Amino acid sequence: MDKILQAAQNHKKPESVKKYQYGTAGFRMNANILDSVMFTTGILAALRSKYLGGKFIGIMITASHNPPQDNGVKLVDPMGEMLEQHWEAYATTLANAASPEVLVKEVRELIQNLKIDLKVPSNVIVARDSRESGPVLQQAAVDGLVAMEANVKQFGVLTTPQLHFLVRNHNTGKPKVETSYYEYFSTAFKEIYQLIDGDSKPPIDIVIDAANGIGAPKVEKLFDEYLKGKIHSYKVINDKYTHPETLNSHCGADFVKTNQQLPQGISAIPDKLYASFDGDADRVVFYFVNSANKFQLLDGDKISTLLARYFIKLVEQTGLKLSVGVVQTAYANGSSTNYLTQNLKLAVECTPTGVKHLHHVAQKFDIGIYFEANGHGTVLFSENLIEQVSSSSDEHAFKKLYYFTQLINQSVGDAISDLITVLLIISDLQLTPTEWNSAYADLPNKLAKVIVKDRTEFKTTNAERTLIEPKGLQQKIDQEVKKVQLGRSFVRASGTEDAVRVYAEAKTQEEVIKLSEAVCELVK
Ligand code: NG1
Ligand code: ZN
Repeated sequence: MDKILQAAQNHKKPESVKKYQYGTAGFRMNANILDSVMFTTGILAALRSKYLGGKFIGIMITASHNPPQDNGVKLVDPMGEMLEQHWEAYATTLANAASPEVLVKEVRELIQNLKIDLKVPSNVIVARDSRESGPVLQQAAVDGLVAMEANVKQFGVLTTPQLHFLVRNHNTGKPKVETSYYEYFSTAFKEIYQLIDGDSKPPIDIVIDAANGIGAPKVEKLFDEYLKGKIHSYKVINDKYTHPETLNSHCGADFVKTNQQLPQGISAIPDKLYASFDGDADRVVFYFVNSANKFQLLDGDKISTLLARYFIKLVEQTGLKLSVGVVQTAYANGSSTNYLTQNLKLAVECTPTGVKHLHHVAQKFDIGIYFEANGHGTVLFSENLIEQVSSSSDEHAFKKLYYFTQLINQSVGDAISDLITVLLIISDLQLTPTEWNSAYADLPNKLAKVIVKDRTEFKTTNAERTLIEPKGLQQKIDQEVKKVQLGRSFVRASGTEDAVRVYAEAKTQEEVIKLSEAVCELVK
């Protein structure tokens, strides 16, 4: 404990901060006030590892799609999943310790309450995205780990999903170096590529906007060194990850989705496919311009419906009895839900925002497809499925399904893995972007943000679709919804920003604006 006390003198909580909160994306805020949080999160990671008998825990330093001056940190559990929920509260407690002495007291209490055996070694791996504040903040986390005498492995800059992947590999006896990521996914890619009928296979051609983030060098490495000759033509734009001041600025998945427009640096050729990653490459959205030069977004809902349609067909070809389900949040476009339930006759579940909720529900199915509309998601395959398709059957459908269980990152949504999955699927289905998009037409929608005095007053139920507090507000929203055709609207407090989000959807653009404005007025 002396070591913690001593090291903590250099990482004191700033008095200006009222309260730190470990939210859906860990701690995330302006990098200037994150030093002490990094230190305490390092301590917690070591404790978590000891608690789990020395399993490897991950620390990822990133603020994803946030502006360059922000940063953040989150912990990754042994199988590459998000930190277990109870421990989020412990992370918050340690981060808010007012002094080094209080911190030591809190650490002691945690050790006692959780019966942590300090003699168990702790193993932690650390990585960061390309932000300027990354190295200094990483050192603060390492100081916390060193004070706990943890074994630390620093991976430098990685995408968030790469760190998740490596944590899982460290705990499952798989290769433990960054290149194992490229080897693993490129092997699966090449196997499926070979299984797709050679004569009719359209060439793979993609432009990737990497948000000037860490996804740029990583996807280039995969394509240049591991998938040479398989991706026929590709280009990475907004690839200036060594200029962190440009990160997410007028580019990236969040910019494209929020503004429904092309990122900077693209003058689009009609019906050619483009993709955008976010700053840490755990989200991807696709888009194109149609023959009338109109921007068309292929967001997380379009990705999950494409995958659903594809996997249903593949399962049919195998003749196996496997359950397929899709998990969405309330932000999924109503048309996508209709398409899934009515056209594809699929089970669709709705969960609160945050991938950990979706991930959990997706585990119920043999093929559980989950995506947030913003492009964060993946597909989970059950042990039952893997067992059935890994038999030595020579049939293409079996083999394809088997290799898709490897091509799609099983620990977390991964822009690179999702990108190459989609590229193979549209190649196999021989779909142009226009054809992919034509499965259903999105209902016009609007996502607005309202700054309120206290967002914690907004409490929801029914997977965040119904407000229970402030009292009476939901009834007023319902009345506004009734005034427009195909109306839908819900209000919830953001988990990552100090604001309330208002989502609205309706049959026409005019009606959606009317509905959104009316609900925003009610919330203010
Ligand atoms: P909040 O701020 O709680 O709405 C946002 C995204 C989530 C998720 C998290 C984590 C929307 C509407 N919300 O959450 O989907 O990605 O950030 O990054 O896109
Ligand atoms: Zn991200």
